[in-house]
Amino acid sequence: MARLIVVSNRLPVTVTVSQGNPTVRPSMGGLATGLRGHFERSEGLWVGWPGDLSRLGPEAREAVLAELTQLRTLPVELTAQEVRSYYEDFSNGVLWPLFHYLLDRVPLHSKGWDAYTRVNAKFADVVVANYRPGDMIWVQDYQLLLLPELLRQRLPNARIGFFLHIPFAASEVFRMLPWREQVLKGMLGADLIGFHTPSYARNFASAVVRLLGHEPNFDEVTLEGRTVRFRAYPMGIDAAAFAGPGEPLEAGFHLEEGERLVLGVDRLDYTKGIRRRLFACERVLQRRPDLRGKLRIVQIAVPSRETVGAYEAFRGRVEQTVGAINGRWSTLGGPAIYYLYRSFSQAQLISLYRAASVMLVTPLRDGMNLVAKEFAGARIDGDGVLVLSEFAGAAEEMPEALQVNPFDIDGMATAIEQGLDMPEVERRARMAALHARVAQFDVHRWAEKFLGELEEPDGAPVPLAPLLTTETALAEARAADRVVMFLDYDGTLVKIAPRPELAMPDAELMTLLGDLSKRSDSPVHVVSGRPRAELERWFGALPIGLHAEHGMYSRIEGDWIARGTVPEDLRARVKATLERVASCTPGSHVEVKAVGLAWHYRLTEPEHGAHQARQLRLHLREVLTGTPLEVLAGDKVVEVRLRGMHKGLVLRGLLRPGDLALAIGDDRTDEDLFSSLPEDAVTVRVGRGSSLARYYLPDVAAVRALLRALANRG
Ligand code: ADQ
Repeated sequence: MARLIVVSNRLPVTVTVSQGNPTVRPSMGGLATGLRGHFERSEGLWVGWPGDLSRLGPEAREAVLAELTQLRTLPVELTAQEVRSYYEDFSNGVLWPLFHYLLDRVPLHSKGWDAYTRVNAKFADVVVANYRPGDMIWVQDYQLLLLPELLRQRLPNARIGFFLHIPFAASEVFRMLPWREQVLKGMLGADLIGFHTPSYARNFASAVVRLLGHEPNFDEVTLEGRTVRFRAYPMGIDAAAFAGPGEPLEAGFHLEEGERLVLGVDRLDYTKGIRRRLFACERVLQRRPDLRGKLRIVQIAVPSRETVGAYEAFRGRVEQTVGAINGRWSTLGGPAIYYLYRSFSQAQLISLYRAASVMLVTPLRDGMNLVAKEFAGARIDGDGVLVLSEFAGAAEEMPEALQVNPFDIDGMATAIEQGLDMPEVERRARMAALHARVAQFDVHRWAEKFLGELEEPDGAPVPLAPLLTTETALAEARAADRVVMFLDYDGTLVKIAPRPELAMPDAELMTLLGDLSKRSDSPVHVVSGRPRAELERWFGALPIGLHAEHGMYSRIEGDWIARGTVPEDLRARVKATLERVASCTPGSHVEVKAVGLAWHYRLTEPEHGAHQARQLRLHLREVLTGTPLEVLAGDKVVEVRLRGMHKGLVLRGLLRPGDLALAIGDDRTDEDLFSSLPEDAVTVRVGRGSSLARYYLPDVAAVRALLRALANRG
């Protein structure tokens, strides 16, 4: 079993100081419970912020650090300023409201990004310093979105997982974030990215294609030769604990005969929908005189993020709402709403959950919401009604709850009434299903599933080729009689342009090819998917080999030769198909070559373009079966060419014993060339990525620099 390194904003410990003596206690959250098994068995490490230790004297501090080491927790200490900027301003001030779709809470001037990047780097330092090859790293949540990529840069072979506990917003909303690309790239440093629900995973995929242009394939995306998987792992609770014994509630708490408990339990957070929920309860009192005096409405709110301004103000508004409603509906017999601003132990919560007739979990937006699951998990008696917001991640797994729109106060009031009026048979039928599911998919299963899939990826990772240095290339060249060069054009000799006609050869390239072609020991061949006419127009005057339309045509000396012909009627039909797709995909166009046809979609709205390309490929593959044409997926292009044509065909007769072949290319069509060359050829992919090539070069500039060195070699 691989050792597990968990990284979360907070360490799962609480440091308290009484009379100058510090104590460190493990704090039991759902995450720590779920991970405990793997953490203990693998003798894992946990990296995170231990809270503020600055007020400890030197001795107390030593004692705390020693205890943390004992618990195998590694503290990332943060200054007060860092906590303010990274945690309060950016994580909770900007990311939290945006990811929860509460756009009016995103500040006018977003603060804290710089600190956010710095603190993520600080976490990376601690992880890297303690990492051992073979470890699995699991990064948690929105405070550390940049960490996977920071780790990937320094630990290229590490297994890195990431889990987001909050929603991943629809890309329409996510892309409002000024640092959206950095955030996506940060997450994509992981091998496996987990979300609570399939819809968050879909939102993520959509952001990746729209903002970064990488097209995901089902639930994974390949970048720079690495495959990143993103999937839903709905988090569960410690079901066994919630099915266990509760604890007597405070003295004096008991429900009168005929009195029913309507319960809400939340962190005091503006995402939880507390005020709208209270208004819905008031609406019930208004509409149902028969229920007045018979409901015990209890709202428990755990203090949370009290140092963040928005939370302080929000608390004020909640308390004002409670006061206003109580002013109208309380009697001398008791308040309409019992509002308790404090934390309860797990055992007390269990007793409360069991006493409730109706549980109200109505967040405006929630990644998952574990309170809903805890309620169902606690109901071993099989009774109780859950009213659940359809905007909580938990809703996707809890269809038997009474689902409500938390923005619709009347609708919520109706659901509360329905819950109170529901016949026992129906209550039990619904709860049986809810309870069974919560018991089965618990937090242990969640952690095991994620870690299992992180530990054993579906396929072995493809090792990446090393960089081709000028020294290596020159040494190989000097050892050979001649260097025969096979150079792709787009993406290799010139940068990819928005439209093919914009990628013209420039003066530097012409001089470079001219200089190379003057050497009798360096024959040059340009091997491209471009049509003959273009290559002829650009390079016709140079004494170099030209190969057009992926090997369909070659001009080595003198005239062009063709390697096949294509039935015109079939070609006309394909052309009509491509033109039809182009007409309904703004920004795309059809390129007509002598034989081949290509539909380019680089300038389309990325998601629509990728979707159309997928549809088109499927359609063409089907209709072209058994014909002399085949379909080829390129970089933002779908091509149709003569079946069996490929760049490797151009090689015949061009290499002599003692020659060194040098082939450079950037896309899938160049792989045919690489695979057709002798084993000792120097094959080079432009850009990192999985390839048959022995080496890589980062970009067009590096290719040109290499060719320049070869042209000048002595
Ligand atoms: P939270 O926003 O904190 O978590 P939630 O999932 O409901 O929301 O978890 C709250 C936890 O706090 C529960 O375990 C609950 O028992 C406890 N709690 C709530 N009120 C309490 C009280 N009065 N006293 C004591 N304990 C109380 C974030 C995301 C969620 C996601 C979780 C886990 O916002 O959407 O479900 O992480 O991924």
